Amino acid sequence: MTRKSLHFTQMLQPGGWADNVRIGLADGLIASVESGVSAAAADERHGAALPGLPNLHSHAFQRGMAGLAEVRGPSDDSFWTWRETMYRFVERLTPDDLQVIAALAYVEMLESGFTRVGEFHYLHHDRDGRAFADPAEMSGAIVAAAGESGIALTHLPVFYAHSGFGGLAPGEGQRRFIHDVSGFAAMLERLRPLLAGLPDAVLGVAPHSLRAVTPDELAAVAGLVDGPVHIHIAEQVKEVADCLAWSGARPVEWLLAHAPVDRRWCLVHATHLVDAEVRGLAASGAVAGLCPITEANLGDGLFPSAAFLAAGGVFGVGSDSNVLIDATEELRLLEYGQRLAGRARNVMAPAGGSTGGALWRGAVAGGARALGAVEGLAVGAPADFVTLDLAHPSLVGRSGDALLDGLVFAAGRGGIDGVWRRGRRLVEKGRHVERERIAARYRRVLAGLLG
Ligand code: NGQ
Ligand code: ZN
Repeated sequence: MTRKSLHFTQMLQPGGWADNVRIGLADGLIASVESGVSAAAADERHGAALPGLPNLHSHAFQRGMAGLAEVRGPSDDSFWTWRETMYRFVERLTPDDLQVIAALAYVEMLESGFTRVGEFHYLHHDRDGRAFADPAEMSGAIVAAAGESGIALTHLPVFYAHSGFGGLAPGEGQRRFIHDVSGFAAMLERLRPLLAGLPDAVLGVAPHSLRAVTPDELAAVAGLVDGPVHIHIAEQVKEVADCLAWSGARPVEWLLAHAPVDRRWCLVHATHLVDAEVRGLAASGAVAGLCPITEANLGDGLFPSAAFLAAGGVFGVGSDSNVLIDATEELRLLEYGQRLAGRARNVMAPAGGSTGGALWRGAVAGGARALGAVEGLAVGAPADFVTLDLAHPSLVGRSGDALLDGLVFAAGRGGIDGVWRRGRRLVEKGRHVERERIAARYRRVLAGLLG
């Protein structure tokens, strides 16, 4: 067992900020926490530490097409025309390409302050749509990328079977995604030993959306694991209209009435909600998985955050399409969307409270719930944390939640000094220790894919 101890001038713990905190680590897990104590001679010393942020929703491969869908087509561009571009990109990727792209995405996540990723993974089959000899071949590339980068992984293999409500046959562009329930269950069995070799890995499932699964498939898939269940829902108004035409109910309304939605569940986007759905989702204990950068990029709309928080709802954030990977920017845009739409300020904060503090704490708690992870820097949790550059002009002279306001609204990722996973410093001065190697390999692969 390797042991070490670290000392921080301040640390954000699950119960709030504490000063002069000393943590003891055993094999990368927090074994002890003391506050109000001075450093011992052998302690590593740092300034302020925060729990790393969970990234609850990623499609890692989409990092490879970042910025390549920003040219207007012949007709009006939309989420659906973007999806055609994405499907064309997907056609080319081999398992090795996926590992290379995902590894860079995970390096960038760590550099920006994310320490765990929920990988909503649906690219399962070979380029011609045929299953690989090993059904978990593509998942293996994700697991390898997480291992190389050091990020903690909640793997969410996606069940995908249909192209629209009512069990419509899948389209040609979806051929690499498709399973029946027994084939999907067989892939999960292959995945369990693979994930057992990755520290802190969690296995969940992701029925892709109500468009892509039937009610029977949804029930069967959610029953295959004890871990998290994630689903895309109510992201686009067309999806709401199609769901109403199919069932007479709106997507979130339908899900709350027909599935055992509880704290195991994460409803990704859940953008278009009426008041009863806001209250129902909040009461269920499920996490709203908000992806502000991608939702802006795809023209989805704005989640009703103020009403959801007032109803006691729990949220987390995700980088989704990975068009830009930046933890603080996800939080900033989450708040700024609400300010622009509501012509108000400090929307995500409780009365009298700090907005940066509410955003960081909220996304840590909701992200941990959604990803089946231990929340924050508590005994028994992996030592996954971010240290701040207290000399940064936007952080200087501040402590406690004022540091989080400075970080989220002013410094951005530039205020991050180090990022640590299982007590190992993976990011120093904003750069991942393996960035050069992983980025060089990414350049070669992308030149081939795009050339
Ligand atoms: C996805 N992404 O699975 O990558 C989706 C697009 C779909 C987002 N919804 C495909 N942001 O929803 O059909
Ligand atoms: Zn998504």
